Amino acid sequence: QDYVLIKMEVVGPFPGKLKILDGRKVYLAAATLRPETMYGQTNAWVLPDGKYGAFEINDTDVFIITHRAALNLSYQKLSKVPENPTCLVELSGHDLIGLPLKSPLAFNEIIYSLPMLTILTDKGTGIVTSVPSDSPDDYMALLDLKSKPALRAKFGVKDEWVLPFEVVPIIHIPEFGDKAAEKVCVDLKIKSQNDKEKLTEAKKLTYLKGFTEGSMIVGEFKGKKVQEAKPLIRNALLETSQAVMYSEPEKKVMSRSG
Ligand code: ZZB
Repeated sequence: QDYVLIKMEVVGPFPGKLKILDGRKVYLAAATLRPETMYGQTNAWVLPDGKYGAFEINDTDVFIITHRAALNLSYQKLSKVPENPTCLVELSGHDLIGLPLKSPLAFNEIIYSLPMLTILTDKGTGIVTSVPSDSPDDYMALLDLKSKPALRAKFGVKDEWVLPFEVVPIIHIPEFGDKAAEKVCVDLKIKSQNDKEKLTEAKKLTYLKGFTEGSMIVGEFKGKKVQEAKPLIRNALLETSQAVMYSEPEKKVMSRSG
């Protein structure tokens, strides 16, 4: 699987355990298959109990990602020392909640990193960027935080990191309108971010229709089909060093016959 890693820049001054990164360019690096949706970012997601590290990617950049992703990147020419990730500080998801971020193409100038409970640590970088207009998982996780003050309190999430952020319409899909994820979640009567089976179905639907029938209603490629805009936006992000490519090695699957 080829992901685009979006460099979400952490805005200083750095708090707590991140202080020792002072003076460096520090990014949460989010793995995405949908670079054309970056206009609609409202936050980043981290797994509260997830283990992350701050890794030296080259002489200037530091990526906050899982150790597993750092190791994979080190075999893809994305580590200061070839094939040997160097970790400046070990971090947990809790250390990352509430970081202010500047993310490529996002209409929101500053967004915050927030807790999501369904992030997989064996996929991508363990950091996910949130686009609630076009991702059902993101829509439900943001709705959960907005509608449940107790959930915000549990993770120390401040109201101002969540409540001001609305769904940003960026892609039109004839059947689903301009906020496809919200429409599909309502239609399938999805209750929360933990409604896994329905969310898998919602994600399939939104992916498929978005790619085959969606068109951009914002940005440099406004009016173009998603299929055409996707590689153009991806290449623009790569050329301006706002993103890098990341290939996920195939997962080993045990066959029944051994
Ligand atoms: C932004 C985005 C916008 C995404 C969208 C999706 C959609 P897949 O197909 O299963 O590989 N993601 C990345 N890493 C993780 C992780 N560790 N745990 C949970 N989710 C993760 O899914 C790839 C997508 O899953 C990525 O693309 C990322 O969310 C998320 F409008 O980035 B995406 C209909 C989906 N729409």
